[in-house]
Amino acid sequence: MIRNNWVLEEIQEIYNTPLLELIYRAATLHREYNDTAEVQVCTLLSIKTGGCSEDCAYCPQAARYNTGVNVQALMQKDEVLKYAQKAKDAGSTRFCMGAAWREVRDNRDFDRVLDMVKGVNELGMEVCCTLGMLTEGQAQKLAEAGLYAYNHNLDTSSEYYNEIITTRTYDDRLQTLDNVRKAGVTVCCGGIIGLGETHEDRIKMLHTLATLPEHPESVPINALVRVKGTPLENNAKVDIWDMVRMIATARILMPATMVRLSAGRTEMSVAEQAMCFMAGANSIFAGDKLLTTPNPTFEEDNTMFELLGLKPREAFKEEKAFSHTH
Ligand code: SAM
Ligand code: DTB
Ligand code: SF4
Repeated sequence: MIRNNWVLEEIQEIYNTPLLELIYRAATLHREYNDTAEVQVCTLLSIKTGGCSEDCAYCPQAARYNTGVNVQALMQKDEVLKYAQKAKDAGSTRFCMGAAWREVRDNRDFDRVLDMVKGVNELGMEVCCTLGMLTEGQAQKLAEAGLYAYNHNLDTSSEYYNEIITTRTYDDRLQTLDNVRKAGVTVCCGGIIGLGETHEDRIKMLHTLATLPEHPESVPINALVRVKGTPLENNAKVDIWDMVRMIATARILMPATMVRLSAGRTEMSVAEQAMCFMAGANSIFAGDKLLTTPNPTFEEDNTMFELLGLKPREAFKEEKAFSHTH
């Protein structure tokens, strides 16, 4: 049963379950709701890099920190489509384009992004974008261009948010998520651990996600990538068991959602990633770069998939299943 009425105490109790029991419960639900042999493979591309006006404390692309990221203007459509084709050939079924923008503006750059969305959709991939805040009208235009998903993370709890970002509010984030929903685009929304937040903050973030009117179709769980020059560069490395606990709790709260083992995989062994899949993760970012930081190569991931007996999930699976039964 999919529930949107979780109360904080229930989530606390799940999160604090002894680890092996928690993994077992999550794995059991995962089997009931999903094909556990399948992992969705998404590729990220930074279509506009760096020079961002925001002050997100974790982010290498904020203009105010010296992180060595080269600022790059919005890419050309043809170039983006080449990357998308390459990702498709390597087995990705979802292509996510990220821009270091605070928000979308109604200008020629946005028109170019709409063209990119059309192009990637025509390749038969699920298209996703993460472009910052959106109005309802902009979400509608993206939907008309064929956008399948929009990524917009809550990152942490509403209480801890101000410690990490001051240039926009939690409510701004929630408003964009609502605009995306209204446009009929699927929602991809999750967070980061390792920002210096407490367990309580993590539980509260999961509570917000699991009590949205509809669960996000995908929930990325990122481990902070500590980038030199950002205020969080000296944070402690995320403990693998914290990652596993977070993934397992997300899986129990939102059994039918894609839970993505997102940033941080280069610092995890295959055995550690296997624990995350066991605990209910069923999606990854593939390709040797996330937006600006390194990620395992396609070859390394293929080897891991073979070893663990995992296979990439096909594109538009939900829709295909729906059209067979209707
Ligand atoms: N500018 C847009 C925005 O902030 O919504 C889109 C791109 S932004 C880079 C997308 C997400 O990447 C952020 O919300 C954050 O969750 C994640 N992210 C950025 N830097 C990260 C880091 N160093 N480690 C882990 N996740 C990170
Ligand atoms: C998400 O939750 N993680 C991705 C994607 N959504 C856009 C981004 C991770 C970025 C890690 C830092 C970087 O490579 O710049
Ligand atoms: Fe800009 Fe997004 Fe990075 Fe924040 S997370 S600094 S909004 S690119």
